[in-house]
Amino acid sequence: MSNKKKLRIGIVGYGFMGRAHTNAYRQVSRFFDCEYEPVLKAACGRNEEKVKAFAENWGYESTETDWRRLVERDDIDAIDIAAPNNMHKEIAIAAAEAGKMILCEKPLGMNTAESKEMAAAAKKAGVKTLVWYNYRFIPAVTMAKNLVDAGKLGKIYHYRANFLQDWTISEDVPLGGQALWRLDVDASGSGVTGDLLAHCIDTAMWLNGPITSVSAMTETFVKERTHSETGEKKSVGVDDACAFLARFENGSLAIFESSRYARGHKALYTFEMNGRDASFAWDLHDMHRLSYYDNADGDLRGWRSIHVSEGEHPYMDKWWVPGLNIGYEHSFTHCLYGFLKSLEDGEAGFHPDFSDGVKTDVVCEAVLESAKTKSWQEIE
Ligand code: 4PW
Repeated sequence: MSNKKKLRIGIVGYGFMGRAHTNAYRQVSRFFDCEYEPVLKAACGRNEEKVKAFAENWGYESTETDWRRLVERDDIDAIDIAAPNNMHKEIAIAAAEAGKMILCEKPLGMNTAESKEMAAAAKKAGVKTLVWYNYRFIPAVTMAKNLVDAGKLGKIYHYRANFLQDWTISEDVPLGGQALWRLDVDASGSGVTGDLLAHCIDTAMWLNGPITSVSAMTETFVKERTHSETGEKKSVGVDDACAFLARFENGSLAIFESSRYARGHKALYTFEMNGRDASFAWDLHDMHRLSYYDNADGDLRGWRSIHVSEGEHPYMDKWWVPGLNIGYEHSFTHCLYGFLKSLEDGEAGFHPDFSDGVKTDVVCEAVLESAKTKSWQEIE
């Protein structure tokens, strides 16, 4: 047992995100210097057998089958919400009222009303919050942010982003249960907009500031699917694809696209930003690379392909020797590291927190409203 301060974690959910977050809890204090060390106190899920197997595999000390019990426990400091979207609000508000820190999966709420309620509850209770917008913390993406902050791009003209997948093309894919709750609007709130574009919007506003208006279109290609648990046919209420135009407060124009029907693409997240003086582009499938074009390079002008893996690059000195790649899972570890450091720094806030989560949900909601009403939506 180390003599670091302990951050005792209770997690709700043991699926894909439960594993991604828990991996970060296990790695962070081994690779990064922080005063705090996560302790895996309890895992919670409705299925006792499955939650026990998860806890045993990942090293949680105990299990619960009712999240209310977890939130009430006085041996837990922070509640991690890795459960479907329709559970975020109730758990977060109860956790805030119990004085626990909250680390919540994205999108923050099912809609803006929910996320605002969650943020207000956390603020009232004075508890620290985090939303797991993990892509900000990929070294090449953080490096892009550093280039923007250093003013390398000059005035920004364009932002464009895509998040493309193809896993729902078959009409036989059911909805409900495990990862398939993403297709059930009652559990998810929306389709690609909340699930995938939310990431693009979070990164975009972090890099390029607030979005002020949007004009969107959405489509649901498969209208009816069988519910995996009830066996009943259910009409599909989520957006299978969404594309939207946006204006940013800084005057730049943007185009965003997301689909789960882009055959051949499994998780293709790309973004590009064009400024007066320089541009960059990034692609999740080649996540260590930042393509960068600097107009000041004179007759050596050209797209540089920077392999973001050296000691000077964000986070990389904490891992292996220069040139060796890290992976998707490390983005969660870096996100958590930032959160733990913010606990040490006292007043210094961590981002993305619930207030950032609300801002992204506001844009997502405006996108869906725009598609519904076939009109531009202004965002305050
Ligand atoms: O949050 C997103 C998920 O719901 C992820 O970043 C990628 O798309 C991987 O799974 C889904």
